[in-house]
Amino acid sequence: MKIGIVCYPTYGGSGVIATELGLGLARNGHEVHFITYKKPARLTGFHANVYYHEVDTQSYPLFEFTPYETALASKLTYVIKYEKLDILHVHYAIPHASVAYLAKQILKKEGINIPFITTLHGTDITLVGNDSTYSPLVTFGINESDAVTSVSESLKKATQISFDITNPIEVIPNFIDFARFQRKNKDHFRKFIAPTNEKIIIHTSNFRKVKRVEDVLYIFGLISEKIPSKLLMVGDGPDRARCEEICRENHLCDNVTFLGKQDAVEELLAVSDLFLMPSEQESFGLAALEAMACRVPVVSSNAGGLPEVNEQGVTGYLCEIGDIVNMAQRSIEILSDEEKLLEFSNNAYRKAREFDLVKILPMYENLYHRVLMNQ
Ligand code: GMT
Repeated sequence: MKIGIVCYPTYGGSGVIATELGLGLARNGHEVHFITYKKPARLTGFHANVYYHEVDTQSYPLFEFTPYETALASKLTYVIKYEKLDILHVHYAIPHASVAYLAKQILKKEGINIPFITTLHGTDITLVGNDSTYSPLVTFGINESDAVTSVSESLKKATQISFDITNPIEVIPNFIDFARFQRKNKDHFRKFIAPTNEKIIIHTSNFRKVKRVEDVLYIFGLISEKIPSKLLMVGDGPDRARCEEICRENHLCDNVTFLGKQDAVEELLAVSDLFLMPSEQESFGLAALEAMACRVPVVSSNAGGLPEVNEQGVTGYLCEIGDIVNMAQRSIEILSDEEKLLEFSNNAYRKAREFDLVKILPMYENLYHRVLMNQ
């Protein structure tokens, strides 16, 4: 098949999933065309069957806002027409679903039929999408899609509650590439981070409000009173400066390292003992899954789809959003007992296996075939 993929090319989970999906499809022999405004963060190196088309957003003094949607719709019409795409898969409803609809209508006038699939990732529904600023177009885009997928049961329900949805929504969860995410022997690396064998706790995110990154530091403060430990803060975003301030105020700086955006996050996960994810909202929690694939147990909030990934008392613990004390207690429980740590670590890996790319990718291929058959 010739498949077009549209996504946000940043470090966010939706862009990661879209890129990894495209690369997986290309390895399976499909021709994949990424159409994005910047090269996706995970699209590095050369890959057979993979093509990249940059959306050129022309500015003009009259435009207070660059018309990204118009540029994307135009680019899509060219790529679909000249590369003879069979199907288009857009990730993140805003604005990609309605832009795909627009491109489809333009091409229809030329006798070209392009079905499109929309994958809902979370913030497009739970945070921004249901605001009246966007909701009419989000509803329209979802209902006009030839198929709609959501990354968790929780997100599917949230979508059905928040919008007037007439289209069926199929759940296809986030996935993990075990060729990349696995525990590797990196003792030298571990020694550098934790020279006197401290426990290594890790958090990765885009440091947005929804991630409650400040909680990570308060939780760590409580853990480190009981257990010699180091905290790795991976990623960057609006709340990073406040987090660094909290470290200074609470005298945590010697044990907390802010690493900024990292490409090889798997290498850091591979030496970690515990992953913290206190998010306010999380439709799935891809970062937690990445940790689990590297045998790292997770202490998280119970928001959104997290209970579908992190199993209470098995792969880690789920606590109420904002319950810093409980999250710290649960972390100490795991980290202070080597047997328990090993058991949770093995369970985390086993659970992550359920989301192996090898199992999930055929679900998308199957969906593409079904959509094409119905045309
Ligand atoms: O979590 C983020 O801030 C990034 C966001 C995105 O839209 O790119 O991630 C969302 O999609 C991921 C991939 O499907 C999910 O694993 C994340 O849980 C989801 N984030 C939220 O719901 C906050």
